[in-house]
Amino acid sequence: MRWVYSPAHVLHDPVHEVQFGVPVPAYEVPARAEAIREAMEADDSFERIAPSEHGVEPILRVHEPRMVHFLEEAWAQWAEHHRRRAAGPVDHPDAPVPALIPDSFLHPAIREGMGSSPEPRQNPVARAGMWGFETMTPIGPGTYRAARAAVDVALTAADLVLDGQPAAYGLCRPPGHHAPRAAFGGYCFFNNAAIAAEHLAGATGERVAILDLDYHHGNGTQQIFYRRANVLYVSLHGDPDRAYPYFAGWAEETGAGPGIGATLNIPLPEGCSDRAYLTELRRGLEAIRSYRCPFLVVSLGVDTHREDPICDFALTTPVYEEIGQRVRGLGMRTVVLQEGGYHLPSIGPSVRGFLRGVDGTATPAPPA
Ligand code: OKP
Ligand code: ZN
Repeated sequence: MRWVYSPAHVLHDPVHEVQFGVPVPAYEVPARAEAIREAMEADDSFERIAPSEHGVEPILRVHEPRMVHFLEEAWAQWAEHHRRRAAGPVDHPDAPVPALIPDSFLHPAIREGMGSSPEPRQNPVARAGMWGFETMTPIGPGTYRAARAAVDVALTAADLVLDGQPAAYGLCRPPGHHAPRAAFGGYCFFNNAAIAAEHLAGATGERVAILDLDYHHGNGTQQIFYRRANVLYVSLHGDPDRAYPYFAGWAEETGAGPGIGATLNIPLPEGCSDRAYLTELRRGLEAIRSYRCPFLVVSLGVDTHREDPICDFALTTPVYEEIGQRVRGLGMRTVVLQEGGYHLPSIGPSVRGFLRGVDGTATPAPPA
């Protein structure tokens, strides 16, 4: 299988994220993608490809242009804002510029019954609070370039499949599935999977299915396609009653308007085992089969692993191969894109196992 990687992901290198008001070491770090790269490069059945530049247009087909524009200029505006404040009595003028993390958000209740507020333009903290939805997704000096590169990785993987490869993998970082049309958050800036799905649909006129296997519900992807009949969204994830992103992912959410029936959520309990997961996966794959379309985009998060530090499922490394084989059983043209996975020692083998399953090169089971 061919797979796509860009070294530009290292430009997004957050030090801290803010959880429950407290800075903690960032989880979504460059070492994640490097661990996966190393596992892939140790396996001869994979061939690494560099991404090609696709420009900003495919992003603008999915995301609010004002948000894209904000992300593009956020760092420069924040650095300037910070320098001006630091020139005061508090700080040294050339104190290092910390990452931009909003502290105040445009909660819908603030403007209830009053119409919308103008977009803030002067203060980068206000802008970040308008376009961001939480405090765990810092913007640093290279964040925009890394996020753009992740989209190029996704689109290049999609192009491989459009050009006739049965499957391809894009090692996207930062991830994307939490970003709705008009916001960033959940470690995500641009929704790589949604942009790739739109690219496949736009290039062929065919319908596309998305299978989201990350531990977290892909609220962004669901939102982008919620009213659309030509993109099916299927997700297995930690039940939002206990798990981030808390405000989407219930089984009762099945789409709206023309998209009714084109969203399927499968929320799962704490401690979910290999066996329970495979049983529930069957329902997801059935829905994709019934949808009858040629293309599949997989949002592959391996934070379902039992060792993952921020999640609570109990999957073991070998099951990812089995999951990949079952996805292969759909017989669809498949673009696999990286989402989460935070336990550095297991993410490489888990991702590689899944891809070997999809590719039909899985290690044969030991003789009984
Ligand atoms: C991104 B991806 C809440 C912890 C949640 C954010 C998780 C983002 C996951 N206290 N932190 O879906 O793996
Ligand atoms: Zn996740």
